Formats: sequence, C-alpha cells, structure tokens
Amino acid sequence: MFQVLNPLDAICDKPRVEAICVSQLRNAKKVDESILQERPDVKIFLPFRFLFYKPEELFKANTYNRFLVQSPNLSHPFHLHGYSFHVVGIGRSPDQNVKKINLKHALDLDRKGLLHRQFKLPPLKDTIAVPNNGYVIFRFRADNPGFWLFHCHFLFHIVIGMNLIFHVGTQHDLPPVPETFPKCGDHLPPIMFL
Ligand SMILES: [Cu+2]
Repeated sequence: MFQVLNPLDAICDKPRVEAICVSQLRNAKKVDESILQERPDVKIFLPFRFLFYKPEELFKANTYNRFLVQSPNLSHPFHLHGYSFHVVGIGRSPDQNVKKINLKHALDLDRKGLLHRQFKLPPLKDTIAVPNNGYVIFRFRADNPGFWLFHCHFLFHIVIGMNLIFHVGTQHDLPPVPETFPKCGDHLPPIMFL
C-alpha cells in the first residue's frame, strides 16, 4: 500500500486513501492567524495558458512560430522568490462539464464560494505544481520588499513567458545595497589561451 503525493488528477477536496494533495498536508508550525482570515487584503487572479496552433499554422512555409506545444497532462511547478506561501487550495472545476478552467470561470466559482479552500494549518511552500486545467490558491504576507520573480520552473516555459515579477513596496522600503556587493571592475578579464 502506498500513497501518491500530488496526484495529477487534482482531486483534493476530500480525503483519499491512495493520494494526498499538498493542500491537505498540515503545517507542523504555528500559522499566522491573520493569513487565514476569510477575505485577504488583496486577491490576485493569475490566468495562464498555452497558445494552440492548428497544424497548418504550425508548419506554414517560411515561418518559425516561437511558442511551444503543450502535452495535455502537464502541470506547472510555479516557484516564488522572496517568500514562502501557504497553500490553501488545489483543484479542478467542480463543474463536470467544464474541462478547462479560465479566468472568467475561476472568478465565477470564487464568487459562488465553489473554489475549495482549507484553512486548517495550511502547509508552507515556495514551489507548487499547478494542475493542468486546474487551479492553486495560496496566501502570503507581502512583507519582504523587492522585485520577486514568480515563474514556472520548467526553464523552457520561462523563456516563452510563463513568468512575472511581484513588485513589493517602493524604492524607499528597500535596504541599502551592501558595501561588499560585487560591482563592475571586481573581476579580472579571463585568462586568454593563445
Ligand atoms: Cu510550465
């Protein structure tokens, strides 16, 4: 008997014997209560998708389309710099007729309270697999000023645009640059082999 962590089917709204979702793990440490309030200060929806080409578009003579083609079962391991976040929900649409979750549908589900969330000691992570055609809900307190990269960890997805920057605070909130921070001129030119 074994259990799968992070099942690809993303059925995470009920306990299962054969699988555990990350959102069902419990944090062994104390969780900041204010993080768990029903309404967060700011709610951000971040939809992303792949562009699908018809074969005749993809293989058109004298063109080189720069987007990737997605395999249908791919989940995207999103990683946030500068923070850990509490994972409170993972899933797919509860509407069996909806095969793909888009922004409009996610907003609609959220408004109706149908996006499953669990607030009992949600685990702390800095990377989470976003299920294909599904969603992840996480929370963090934006108290670390800076410019923080949030991106899919497949490097070939970063280069086609699956990444963004969270800008937290203002220039005024940033600590001064350390005096020992490397600058131009700190390195000698490379040794030349003749
Ligand atoms: Cu990806």
